Amino acid sequence: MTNIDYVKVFESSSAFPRPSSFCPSYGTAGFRADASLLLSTLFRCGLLVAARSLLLGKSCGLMITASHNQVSDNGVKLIEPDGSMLPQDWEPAATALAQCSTDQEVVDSLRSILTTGVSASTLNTPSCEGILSVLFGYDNRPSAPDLLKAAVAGVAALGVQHQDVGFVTTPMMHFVVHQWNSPCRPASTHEAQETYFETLIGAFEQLVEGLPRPPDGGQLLIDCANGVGAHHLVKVQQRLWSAGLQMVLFNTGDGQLNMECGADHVQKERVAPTGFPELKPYSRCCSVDGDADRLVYFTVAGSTSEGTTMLLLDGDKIASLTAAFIKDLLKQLPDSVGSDIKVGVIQTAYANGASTSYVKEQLLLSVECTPTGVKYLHQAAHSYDVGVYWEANGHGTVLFSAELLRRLEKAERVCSAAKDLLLLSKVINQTVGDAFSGILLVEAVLRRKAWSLSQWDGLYQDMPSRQIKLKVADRALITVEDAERKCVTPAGLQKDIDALISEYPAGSRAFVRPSGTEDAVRVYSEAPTQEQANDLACRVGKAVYLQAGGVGPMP
Ligand code: 16G
Ligand code: MG
Repeated sequence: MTNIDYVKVFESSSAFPRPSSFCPSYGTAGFRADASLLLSTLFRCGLLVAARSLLLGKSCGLMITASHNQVSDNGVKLIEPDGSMLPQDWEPAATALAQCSTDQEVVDSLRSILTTGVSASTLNTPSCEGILSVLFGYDNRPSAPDLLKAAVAGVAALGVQHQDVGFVTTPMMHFVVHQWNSPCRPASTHEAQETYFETLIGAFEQLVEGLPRPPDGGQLLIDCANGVGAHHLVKVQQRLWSAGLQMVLFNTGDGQLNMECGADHVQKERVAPTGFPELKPYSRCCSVDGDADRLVYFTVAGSTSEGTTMLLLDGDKIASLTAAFIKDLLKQLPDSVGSDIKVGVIQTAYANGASTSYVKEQLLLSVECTPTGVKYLHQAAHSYDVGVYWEANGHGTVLFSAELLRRLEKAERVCSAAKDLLLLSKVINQTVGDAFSGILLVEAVLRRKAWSLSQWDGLYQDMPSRQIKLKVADRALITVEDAERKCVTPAGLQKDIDALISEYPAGSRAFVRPSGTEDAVRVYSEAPTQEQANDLACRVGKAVYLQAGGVGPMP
């Protein structure tokens, strides 16, 4: 084990005291808060990610972003050497370190992480300092430079080197860290970024080679949320234009990050983002979030006297399209390659019931439901040969097992479906959900099927749904089970919810969960009509308010 200079850690820590009223905890996807509070958290995450790198003997990554949150917030996501997210058994240690009150507590907490290891499996892995470093990436928030300095100080306190990857999307960062630890490690992080674009775009070009441009000329209007995605999309616009995809970029940085734009806004509010022109019916549009790991498509369907109807093609629709396409390809494989391939679609309780029925009843694929958060879906997807996972909010990807990829590689020369599946596995960023990769995937599948947006939308019709959020004094009092579909505490709340649901037609449902990213409780409902869904959500919200100590206006 490396000799750690704990005196240096103590001294470095003293430059980054935790604000006394700030009690950070590792949320759904890392730490997130108002940026002015986060210097100590970033310093300590620097310590943690350096410790993790030393224990694993490999390079880990740290991404500074608060995704779709307002511009004054920031946050941090920690990345494993294989490009996945920090393992869940490290989350309590991350929280404990971030919450230490004194520099001595920071030293003690770090010492405990390094000497006992958080789990036995990480304890005995040899360190190999010198060849490992921590990789840093960040989005375009103005607070990033100061937070970066704090994180660099944390890594340096453990004597570990760092590489500044620069402005990147979160999924690019996951890909770069994965590349950095691969046997064919790139010469620089810049080269790793080029490999990212070459891998995804190269595979897209092959998938659509020789196919006619879509009837609308291949135009795709993209809302970049004034986030870091725009910075990279402009660089590949020309190349993709040659492959028949004309990306027209909006909200590229002239407005405020995520303000009335971005995937979260479009998905939750069901409106077109600010800055968009008046849309022609069924023109292809999509929206990514601030760090470009979420994607939703949208369009308008004709106009009525009340205005145009917005159509949202969310993560569930992307998952359904992808699963249908993959299933078709798998059917074309010879038995020797494709007879026993296990395919699963992983969703959360937020998945629209119509999408679940479509996957189960039309595609005849198995569906698994996990709690909210990419880390749960990603983990579940690993237990299939092809694990297709998406959250309704647009986070998702597909994982292909190493064994399946080996079989496909053997068959690709003689079987075009095997070749196509291999190309799909390259278009898709398998380290994490990726908006840019998602765009190439959707565009390739639509082109291969010669489908319009309206045909894609017609796969199934969404059940009317409603989401509301409310504030309670302590959202931790609300605990849930069964992949968040049942409320355990406060005692009696689930009984009330069940009684309310029973007043609505069969197929109606509702659930409640505490948010992992904001101080709020979320209520979701589905029912045969929009009025019923609204009404049910509102009544369940009232029950939560009364039983869990609501604060502010009652729903
Ligand atoms: C984060 C999660 C996302 C989840 C969302 C839920 C990642 C990379 N992102 O954005 O998966 O759907 O939080 O937010 O894990 P909530 O807990 O506030 O509803
Ligand atoms: Mg995001």
